[in-house]
Amino acid sequence: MFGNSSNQYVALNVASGDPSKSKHSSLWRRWKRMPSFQKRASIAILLLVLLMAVVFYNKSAQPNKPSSSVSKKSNKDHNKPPNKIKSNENEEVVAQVQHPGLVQLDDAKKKALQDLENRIQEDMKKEPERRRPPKIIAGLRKEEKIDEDIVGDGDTQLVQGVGNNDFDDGAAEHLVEKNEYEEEDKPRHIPAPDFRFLSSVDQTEQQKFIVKMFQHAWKGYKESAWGHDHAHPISKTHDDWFGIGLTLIDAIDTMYIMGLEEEYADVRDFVATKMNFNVNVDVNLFECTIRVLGSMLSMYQISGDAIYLEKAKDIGNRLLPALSMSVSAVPYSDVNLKTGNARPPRWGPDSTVSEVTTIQLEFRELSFITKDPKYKDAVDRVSDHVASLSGKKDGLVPMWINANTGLFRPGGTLTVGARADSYYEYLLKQWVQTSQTEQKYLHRYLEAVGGIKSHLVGHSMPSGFTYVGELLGGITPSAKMDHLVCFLPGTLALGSKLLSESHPKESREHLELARDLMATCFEMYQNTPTGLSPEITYFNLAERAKEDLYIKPLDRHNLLRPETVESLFYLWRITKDPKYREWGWDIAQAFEKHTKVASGGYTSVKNVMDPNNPNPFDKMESFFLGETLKYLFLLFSDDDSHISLDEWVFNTEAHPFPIRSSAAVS
Ligand code: DMJ
Repeated sequence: MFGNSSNQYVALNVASGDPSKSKHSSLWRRWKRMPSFQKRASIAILLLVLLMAVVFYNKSAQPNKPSSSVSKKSNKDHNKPPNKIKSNENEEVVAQVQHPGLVQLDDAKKKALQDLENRIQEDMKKEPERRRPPKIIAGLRKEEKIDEDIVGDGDTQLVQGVGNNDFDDGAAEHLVEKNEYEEEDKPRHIPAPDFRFLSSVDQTEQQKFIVKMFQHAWKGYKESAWGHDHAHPISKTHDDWFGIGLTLIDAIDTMYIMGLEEEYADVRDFVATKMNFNVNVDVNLFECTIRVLGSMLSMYQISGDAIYLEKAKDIGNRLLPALSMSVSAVPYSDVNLKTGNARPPRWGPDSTVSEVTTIQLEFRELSFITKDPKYKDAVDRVSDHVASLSGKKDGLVPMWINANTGLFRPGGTLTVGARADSYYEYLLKQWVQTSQTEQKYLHRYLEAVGGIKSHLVGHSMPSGFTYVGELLGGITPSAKMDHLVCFLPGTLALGSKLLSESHPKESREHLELARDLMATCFEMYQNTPTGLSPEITYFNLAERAKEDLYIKPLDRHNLLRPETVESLFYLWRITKDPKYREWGWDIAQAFEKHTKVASGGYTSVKNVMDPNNPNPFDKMESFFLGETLKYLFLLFSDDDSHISLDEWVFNTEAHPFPIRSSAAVS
């Protein structure tokens, strides 16, 4: 269907198998489309010519008949429409017309004939336009999109790979791929229509409140940082970490899910016309994967808009050298988006374990969409390698790993907080992503949860809050819990739901731990005068302790993180206990009260212990829009089919991916 008109004609001839037949059938179609007055005029003129020829033939001998070659050529050159006269007769007549000396037509008749020829020619020229149906792909004409790709150069945002030798998808290949994917790889999990641009009447009052929060946050971003990575909403400035519009990218699916059509239209336009990944910047593989690749993949699935597939492929290919350039199975932490140069962190030789093990859902989804196994193979190799390493303790992984040796750094701290957290999350979610078919991930997950329970879970004094601490250096217990650990109740609850039949004991125990930890995470908010959690909380274990929780001065900041509301969302969906919504509401109110910037945006704060002066950082992280507000919105939804946990799995940045029926890339 796609292509210019000449391609279509070629296709027609090939299909008929007989070029002459197809030529005549094409002429017949043209004749059929000719207005009736033209048909009548043509027939009249031809009859007249015939009559005159007969008369002329009878009156004077005809010495030279035109050769058939001449007559054929004439017929072809003039694209005469077919008529009822048999082809050889037609040729003869046409030949006579082309030899004015043979037929003594008067000037008026000759002019009439010539006019008819001209009109037919004009019609023939217009015909391709009439035939070509405009093909619309999610608001963009396909022709327009291809043109943009062709005219751009390697440094513009409209072109992926064109003129850039650092990546292996050259321009021609790129265009071919685009057609294939658009025709064959339609998103498979486009959900029920209510997913798309929900009208506000479908939303609960609490959801409407969260939507207003999002719009206020968006205003702050738009006015201070449009197209940049992060807004500084108080000073109305911005910063660039990757320099690609990170907040905007992270927020797209949230606004889509919230039904914010106006905001979405601007953002979609930015993605199509301005977003540029061809930047000479070293980015963190993990952060760029979960936020940027994750958002593009998710948007492709939930909107069906092919522009996001193009962008996902572009950023995926630019990140891939972090894996392919490594001398071991462990990826480098950083990669340059323009040159593809990959390297370890500037401050040390080791990569973070959570970072190299939290890119899997994204690259696997990229393989599922493109049907190219290279992305999945690359990240599966990392997972299997980490699984094969010694140095773990009952499924718990040390926090550092070296990309050059492929080994854990000996003596690494065992934690479910910073530098290891999402390793555990992705063990479960990889199993979920492929419909629980890859049992190795379940085994690793079950072993790890066993390790967490045996070595990291503790209970505070005097009230007995359950916390997940750390083993410093792999040995020394510490009753320290990062806010980051608060993703764990949600992951445990999700696992519990899926294990209820196959592993009922674990399912029950995991849900119990999830509930206990959830209460602790909420307490981390309730424990402060602002109602906001600090970044890190410690737990008292002493017999005579008066308070269960305490906070060190350097840990008093709050970065608008999502983990607690993320887990509240899972706990609500899975248990339906209304207290989880109440807790989420309290947290939303605390954000509203202490982090809102009047002119637009929300800000991280330095001191959750001072309600009168929480001391703003003047920075709004992209995950506040990408995750925190999305999970709050979903927490207050009455419709569990709205991103059903049976159909979708959220990546660690809250971008939903479809649950695939199997692990096969085909
Ligand atoms: C997010 O980028 C992700 O949730 C990640 O897994 C952990 N850190 C931030 C939010 O706190």
